[in-house]
Amino acid sequence: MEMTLRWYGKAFDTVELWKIRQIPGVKGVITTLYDKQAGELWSEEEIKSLINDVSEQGMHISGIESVNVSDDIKTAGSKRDEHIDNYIKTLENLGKQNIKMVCYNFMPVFDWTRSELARKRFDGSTVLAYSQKAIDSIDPANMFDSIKDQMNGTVMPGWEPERLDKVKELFEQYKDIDEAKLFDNLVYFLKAIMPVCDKYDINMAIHPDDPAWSVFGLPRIINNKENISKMLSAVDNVHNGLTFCAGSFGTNPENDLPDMIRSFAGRVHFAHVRNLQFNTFCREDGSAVKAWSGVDIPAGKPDFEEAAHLSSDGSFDMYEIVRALYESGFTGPIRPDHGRMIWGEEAMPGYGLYDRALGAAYINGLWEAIDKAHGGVR
Ligand code: DNO
Repeated sequence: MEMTLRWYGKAFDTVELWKIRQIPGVKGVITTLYDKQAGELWSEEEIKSLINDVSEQGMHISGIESVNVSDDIKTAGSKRDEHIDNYIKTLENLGKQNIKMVCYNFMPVFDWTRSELARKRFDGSTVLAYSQKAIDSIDPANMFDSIKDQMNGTVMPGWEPERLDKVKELFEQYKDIDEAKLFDNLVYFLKAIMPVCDKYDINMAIHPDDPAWSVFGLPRIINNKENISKMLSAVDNVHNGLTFCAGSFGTNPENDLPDMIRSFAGRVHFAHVRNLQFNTFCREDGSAVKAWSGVDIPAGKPDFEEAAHLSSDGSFDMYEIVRALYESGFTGPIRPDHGRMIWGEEAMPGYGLYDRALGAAYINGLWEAIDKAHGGVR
């Protein structure tokens, strides 16, 4: 694996690259052209200038998160083929610059969903949190307004104001799209881009739905082992792979994360490793579940909050997640995911420097210990 950090680019990130470079073991970043609209072409010049910004600080680009997929592609709208064409050319331009991992998602309307961006934890840190009760009481058209004051003046991925201004139209665009149609549109997209991925050896890594269930009645297709297997076999090409985002799949405690990692060995091209704490969870019929990690979760509408990366701070067994990645032969970029806001830092919620740096150090420690236990081969 290669330890990396996400960085939104000079003009948007609150964290400077020289600081990221001082995190032990981090030489690569996962980045993007943050102001590109989904469907737009990324020119070679723009990509080269991004590479320059990163290499000026003695670092390199380990992958892109994200080249966003447009709603016309997701809904088979009138601009689908034009946007796919731009996507293919963008991949070609990235491939020419030796960028070989691209993360994207296929979530309708909203990227990730949270009800709070700054819930206070027992230690005074603040974190992103999700309460089903709160979500059920929000009109999706007001979703952005309900959390924008907690964004610390930043633009959060998937929550760009110009996009969220159009929520009503977007819902309209998805009104006939059920899971089967969304899945077909994903397969159509993947089939179209595989040839350019083969040519440049680009690994596509779809990001799971976050949370891993339907929100506001919108379809969800990348949320559990069965659906992922279906998607990987529908386009059975090694370049059609997965971002294993522990925090997204893990929102459903029945998703056995280590088992999923092992089952998809060879197709996991990127890993987001983080922990979260369940406060309550139940199935749709109200019944309680036992988490894969063995912790008991009181039954109730889903309510979780993000935790420090350390296992004992949340509900996941982080050692087992990292061990599964190691033992399944994972070699791609890995990154700590959302961090808590600590030590008075003011940054994009989830994407400050301090707690993500702690996360990277912790994951590196787990990896080294696991590697040594296996004879120190990697
Ligand atoms: C949020 C992220 C997502 C992710 C996209 C990938 O923090 O996990 O925004 O980057 O879904 O396309």
